[in-house]
Amino acid sequence: MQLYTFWRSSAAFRVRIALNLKGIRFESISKTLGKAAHRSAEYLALNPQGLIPTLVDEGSVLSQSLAIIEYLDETHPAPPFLPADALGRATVRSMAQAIACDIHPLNNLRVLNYLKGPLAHDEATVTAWYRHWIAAGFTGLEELARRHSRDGRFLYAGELSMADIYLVPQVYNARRFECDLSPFPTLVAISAALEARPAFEAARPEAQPDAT
Ligand SMILES: N[C@@H](CCC(=O)N[C@@H](CS)C(=O)NCC(=O)O)C(=O)O
Repeated sequence: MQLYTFWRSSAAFRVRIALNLKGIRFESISKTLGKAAHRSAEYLALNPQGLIPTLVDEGSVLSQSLAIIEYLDETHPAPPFLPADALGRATVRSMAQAIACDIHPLNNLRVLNYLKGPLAHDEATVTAWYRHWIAAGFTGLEELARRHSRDGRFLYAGELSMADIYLVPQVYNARRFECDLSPFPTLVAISAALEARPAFEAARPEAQPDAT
């Protein structure tokens, strides 16, 4: 498999964790965000949305980290990313989507660039925007984690799931923007436990060959 990635892309970070957990070897092809390599005609031909990541599996092209991770889970069942029961699957998906659908899109590079460029907001305002949406999203997720994490090591029911794959990159981003994480002790503790695992450690941005 080939993964079109960028070291600091948190959506690519999710897919790197998933590939590592499944023990799938992959080739990383770096597309530098910020230098518009992800908007090149060549990359748009592969992924018309022009977003990172894209995964190519034996010539088939997949986009959207959520879809890619579910595809990897269906094609490589061990270890499972979703619980065996329908209620468990819905709960795990709701936690993953709280990050993927409600936090991440508001703080994506193109949104921040639009705030800074066409809307002419200064750096302090854009940082305040970033921190606001992290705090709003993490407030609900912290309560969900308190309810569902059995042991403080994983988000759901004492077992690794897709929700954990989403948590670690979002906590990484929050730290990068120096968000106050003190109101979210459950999320911070779970993320710390996950970060120590080899599959997460090998996927972290600074461990990537294109890290600068
Ligand atoms: N929902 C997409 C989000 C993909 C996405 O937005 N990726 C970011 C990097 S984390 C990106 O390519 N940003 C480029 C931009 O904002 O111009 C997914 O989960 O794959």
